Amino acid sequence: MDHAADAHRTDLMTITRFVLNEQSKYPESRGDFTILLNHIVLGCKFVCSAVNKAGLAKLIGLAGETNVQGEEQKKLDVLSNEVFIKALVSSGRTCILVSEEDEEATFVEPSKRGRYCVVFDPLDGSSNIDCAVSIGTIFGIYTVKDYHEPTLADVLQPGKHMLAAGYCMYGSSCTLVLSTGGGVNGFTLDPSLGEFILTHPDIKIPKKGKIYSVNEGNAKNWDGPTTKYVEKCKFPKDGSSSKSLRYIGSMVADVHRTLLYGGIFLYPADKKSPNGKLRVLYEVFPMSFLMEQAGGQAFTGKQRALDLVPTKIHERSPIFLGSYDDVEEIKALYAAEGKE
Ligand code: AFP
Repeated sequence: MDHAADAHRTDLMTITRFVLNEQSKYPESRGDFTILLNHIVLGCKFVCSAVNKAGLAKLIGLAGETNVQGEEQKKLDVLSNEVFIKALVSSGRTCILVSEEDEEATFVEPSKRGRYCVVFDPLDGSSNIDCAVSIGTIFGIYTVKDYHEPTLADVLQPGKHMLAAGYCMYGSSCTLVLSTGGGVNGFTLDPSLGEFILTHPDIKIPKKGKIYSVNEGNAKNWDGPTTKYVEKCKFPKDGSSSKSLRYIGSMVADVHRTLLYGGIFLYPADKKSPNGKLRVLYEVFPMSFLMEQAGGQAFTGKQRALDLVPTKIHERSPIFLGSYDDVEEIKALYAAEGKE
């Protein structure tokens, strides 16, 4: 064993160290946010380990199977939800939790309350689990006005009021991307240390990209601007090269690639789903927050995504997000349609 090399590894920038450094910039801070984030990180590690075993489900009894002790095992999305709810409640720093898995918001019991609200999708893209495609957890954090009397209004706020947002992608590596409002940073889980290490500091999305990402199977139901935009990606008339199409169908993976390589991710409205498919609070807002923090844009077809004021916790919205110039093009097409 190379002890010298191992010794060097202790000065790595772990996510805990990173957040503590950030915290030290605010002398009035009591460390509550750091504690909350540690609990989210714990949830991510737990889910990562469960996802890694998913392919062995039939052998070891995960996801709806019965294990060797004869106990009924939980579906991964149900398990992930329980993991995050328990982690967040036990942090003692949360008061309202909104999860994709639960119809109603969870109001934390008074003795365990803190001042944060967390909105999250514990395992987004879960229809991809059985074919081992990357999936992820998405989260956004708000502060409550008065934690003695939390109300739904505390989470039905525009995305621009979010304090922090992020996602954890369970893929070929486990990657956590986080913004607390001062840029975007990416951390990769080192399985040998059990720590997330800063591997992608200060992520900036390229100003213009070469990739578009959309479910083209819905094309016959799209509106005019989306149809025109995708046509332009494939058959540009200004002499530029066509864009490449990449679509995984797992938002975390599609957005992660868009953030790192540039381009645009679209989940537009269509005739069958006039509000699109993706949920405002725990898909559209956190990803839009990250995009803006990385220098990109996020647009709903009508307005800046982060200006949207949700009226229901599971509300949906169309979304176009990614490189600044690419989103600018789709905005121009919607503006032009408005004038017709
Ligand atoms: P699942 O969680 O049901 O797999 O849905 C994933 C998702 O919410 C999001 O992660 C994808 O971007 C989007 O749906 C894909 O939707 P389509 O299958 O309609 O393209």
